[in-house]
Amino acid sequence: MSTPRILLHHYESSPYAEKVRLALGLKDVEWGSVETSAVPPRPLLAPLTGGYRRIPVMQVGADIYCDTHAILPALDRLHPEPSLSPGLAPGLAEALSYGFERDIWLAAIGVRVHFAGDAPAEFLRDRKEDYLYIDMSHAAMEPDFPRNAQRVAAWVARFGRALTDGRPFLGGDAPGTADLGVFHVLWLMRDGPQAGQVDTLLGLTPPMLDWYGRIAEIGHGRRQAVSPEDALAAARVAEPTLVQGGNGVEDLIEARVGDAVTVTPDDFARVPVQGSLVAIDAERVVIGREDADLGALHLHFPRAGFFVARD
Ligand SMILES: N[C@@H](CCC(=O)N[C@@H](CS)C(=O)NCC(=O)O)C(=O)O
Repeated sequence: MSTPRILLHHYESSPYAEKVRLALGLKDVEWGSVETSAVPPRPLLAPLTGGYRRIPVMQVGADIYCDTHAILPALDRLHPEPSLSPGLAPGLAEALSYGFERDIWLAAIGVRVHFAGDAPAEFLRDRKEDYLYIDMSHAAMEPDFPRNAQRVAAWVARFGRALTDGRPFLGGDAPGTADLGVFHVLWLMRDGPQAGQVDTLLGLTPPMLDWYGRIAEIGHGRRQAVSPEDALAAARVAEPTLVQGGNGVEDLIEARVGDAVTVTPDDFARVPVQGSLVAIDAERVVIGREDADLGALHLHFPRAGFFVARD
């Protein structure tokens, strides 16, 4: 069987990966599922990402998309129909899910941990040292539970209000980026036997639960298992695609195409990725890396949530 063009590097329990799996389901595209471990090291993914350590990562040949806010817009460009932004303008849906995820992520983890208890010790250690920079054990998070619960409940109430006019999805008649961005955070808290307790705590209304069911039903589309070795082989034989636009001077950092730059997440897992600038505009940045084994790679990042600096 041939390797699908779109590959997703992910692990099952990752909520951000669930957001992308659902987007792939919505697009009904054929995609390759490259399973990686929930805790690094990820030796067969690292050569593609240049140090970026978060999950998920989407690969299309030698083009590597880091962060769901680079992945979803790229999917929309590759497979425009159905659009991921029905009802809401693309920028608005992106902005909503970005702001929501940023504000709620730690609080949502706190709510999950309150009900579901501790993850394995190795997972807790890794997340504290190299991802969240806080201790997400039950004991450490519990004092903040009342604060976390209120924050999450306030967001949930807003989305519940949006659905009271009977619309099936947040943007109207069809699902999109905003729905997926909200869904995966609820999935983080609800996935497991604690779902009922979470629903009660947050006051999830019947329209919200129906909405949740509709998103879950989208499913993951046409998924096929692909080995990490085959994913590396796909990068090795491919050339990065030409990037349209974004080759002017970026005023904020005075960087020009070809300059050595680093791109660093500004929230969690702040590992700088080095490369040479391929394209940049106000919303995205693409850097090129040369890997001794894989050849030329392009890494695509969103601007929001990342800091770009000239070396
Ligand atoms: N803003 C990022 C967040 C991604 C993220 O935080 N992913 C989590 C998994 S759901 C992660 O990378 N955790 C640490 C890890 O898996 O190494 C995105 O939209 O992709």
